[in-house]
Amino acid sequence: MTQYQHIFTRIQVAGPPEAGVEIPEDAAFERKGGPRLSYWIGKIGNAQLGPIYLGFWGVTSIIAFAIGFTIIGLNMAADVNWNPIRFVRELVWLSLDPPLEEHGLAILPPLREGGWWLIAGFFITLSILLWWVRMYRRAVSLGLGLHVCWAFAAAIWLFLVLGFIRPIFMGSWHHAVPFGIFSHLDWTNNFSLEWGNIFWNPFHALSIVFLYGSVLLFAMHGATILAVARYGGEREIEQIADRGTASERAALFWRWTMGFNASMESIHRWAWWFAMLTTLTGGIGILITGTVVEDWTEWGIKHGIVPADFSMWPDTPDSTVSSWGLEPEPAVAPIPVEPAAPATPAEPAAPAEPATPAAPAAGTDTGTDTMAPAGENAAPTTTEQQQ
Ligand code: 07D
Ligand code: 07D
Repeated sequence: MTQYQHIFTRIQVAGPPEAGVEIPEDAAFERKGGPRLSYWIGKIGNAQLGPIYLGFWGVTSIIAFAIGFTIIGLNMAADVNWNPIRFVRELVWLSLDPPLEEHGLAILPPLREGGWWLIAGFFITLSILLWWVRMYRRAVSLGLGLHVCWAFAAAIWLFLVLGFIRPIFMGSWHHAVPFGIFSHLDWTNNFSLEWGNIFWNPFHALSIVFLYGSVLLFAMHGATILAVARYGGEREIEQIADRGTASERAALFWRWTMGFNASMESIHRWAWWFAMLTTLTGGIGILITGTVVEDWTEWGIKHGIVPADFSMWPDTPDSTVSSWGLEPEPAVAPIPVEPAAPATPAEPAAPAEPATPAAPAAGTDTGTDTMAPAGENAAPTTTEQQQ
């Protein structure tokens, strides 16, 4: 009989479906759906689909998500006059924006001036928190450690900072993120511009270190285990205690190539901590922006990170100027830096062709103000430059 040997065995596990551990008879909801075996699902994971555990926390989370999601969708549909074709065509530009600045932290501002955003945000946040409880409880009832739900909590920290904690410190929901595919990118860009270039925020830099580090670790670990799978290397847990040839070879490979190797156990702690720290440090960086630090460029100058005199830097390639032998674009009037820099005599400013009329200068308060109000936001509007 064919057997599951290791991840290079092309056969699929198609034994009797596994029911899993018993759950109490009086559980409010039973496990539902399946089990059934799917050949195609078996290509990317376990061929067995279901049953899924429906429990109070999971079901309420899904209901809350559905309510929040529907509110967002209906607002977007109203913005395109309930026209289904426009809805689909303009979906990525549609947005449900947070309350106008003047509504502060009002619990229920006028619905189409941010009220719907608050209601939708309440349900989406509730849904995420309920899902966290589900993860916690499923882990406990299966006798697992709580690593997954703590990692999820780290992501929820950043989510709460972005949409709940920081806006409270700032005194207005206006500072929160809009619900929309492109509008939330616009918000991210504007956030950096408004607070003087987030690159100079050391917590943003740390977050990037951990994000890139997570990618690197994931690639190294995934690749290493695949590479030693022929020796049974994917049986990682057993090999923490009993290394065996796969583990030894993997360790030797890294020791030879970089002088150090993680252990079969520690590599997972490395990965977990890097992932956790991406959003933990990120959340700190966002929370202190606008509350403790007003302008990251000024902060950088004060702390000797950013040169006070930008002219010490060579000109960086400008994407508006072609380096492929084509006629360069007409020069764009430089964006004034506070305090307004005098035009360099050597480079008289070309006939001042104003930047995009709507584009505000870097370092000025752009906030989410560039976000068109509901109903008029069906097209990308801003083309702003990072200083
Ligand atoms: C692959 C797991 C699957 C998850 C997916 C996301 C929704 C939202 C709802 C339209 C890796 C499902 C998406 C349910 C639909 C409505 C109302 C995870 C995987 C497929 N972003 N962001 C995206 C969210 C923030 C930024 C994509 C969420 C911050 C940039 C997707 C949040 C900032 C870019 C998305 C959030 C920021 C994106 C792909 C919450 C700073 C992109 C996400 C809850 C961190 C990329 C068009 C992905 C893109 C992208 C969702 C927050 C920046 C729509 C749910 C405010 C620069 N973000 N994002 O694959 O293509 O994640 O955007 O905080 O370039 Mg974002
Ligand atoms: C968003 C955690 C919340 C998500 C949750 C998931 C659902 C989906 C799904 C039903 C992602 C909920 C899920 C609801 C349900 C289904 C299918 C995690 C989230 C709870 N940046 N930047 C980061 C880089 C610039 C800016 C982090 C790089 C510019 C802002 C990261 C560059 C400007 C913020 C990062 C770069 C700018 C960030 C995000 C390069 C814009 C943040 C980490 C190379 C012009 C966020 C401190 C993360 C942050 C953030 C990377 C550039 C703005 C490391 C590589 C200069 C405003 N940036 N960035 O894991 O934490 O997010 O900053 O240029 O808020 Mg940045």
